[in-house]
Amino acid sequence: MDALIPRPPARLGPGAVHRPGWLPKEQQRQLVTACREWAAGPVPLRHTRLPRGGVMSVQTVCLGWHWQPYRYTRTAGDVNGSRVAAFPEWLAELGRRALADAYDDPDAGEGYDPDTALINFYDGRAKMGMHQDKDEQSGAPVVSLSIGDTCLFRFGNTTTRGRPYTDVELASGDLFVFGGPSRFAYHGVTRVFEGTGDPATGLASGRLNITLRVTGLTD
Ligand code: MD3
Ligand code: FE
Repeated sequence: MDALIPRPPARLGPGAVHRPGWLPKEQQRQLVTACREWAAGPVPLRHTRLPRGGVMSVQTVCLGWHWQPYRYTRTAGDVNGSRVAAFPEWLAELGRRALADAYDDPDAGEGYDPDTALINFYDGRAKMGMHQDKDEQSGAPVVSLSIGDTCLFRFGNTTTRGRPYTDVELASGDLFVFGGPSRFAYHGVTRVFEGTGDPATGLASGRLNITLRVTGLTD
């Protein structure tokens, strides 16, 4: 759905750029198809287990490196022991284009070589609490792509989980890049607006978020 109310590109903090509607519908559809295949295995999409016995409401599958709280490994010891699917070069190229467009600098993506992707699926009840992503040994930007239902994303600060923060809606096709000091800002997803996605993406319900990252790890 095209926005009735325009959503202009916005800078939410140093290095944090939101580009509404960046990914064309056809590429959203292709990404949904790819995510469906990754969700099937070798490591299936599942609710990540937390160290204290809980599970996340979000369902996740990883590429390149497997993330579990709070480290990256090549194999998914907490799921089925399999090695995760490879991180495809076309996805790294999409990440470089994302950086160039987000920062309005054709060279901003040069040398960006993400080696892991976390694919998160949210049903209407899923949320993600405020957290920092600091299991990566690299300060390289995180590229985030959203598909499907709109969510309310909370972008915070680098020192506390609480205020000040900014709430922003992330809709299908939106790009968000978190680089520079914003790379280590607290952030979370407070709610998903069920039924707001366009089924033409191939996603009948729910929300997908794909983040591209540089782990800074070597085998
Ligand atoms: C800001 N995912 O997987 S994407 C996560 O929508 C995560 O699934 C959310 O937070 C989601 O860790 C938010 C936006 C995002 C991702 C990574 C960040 C924002 C970030 C890393 C640093 C700062
Ligand atoms: Fe995060």
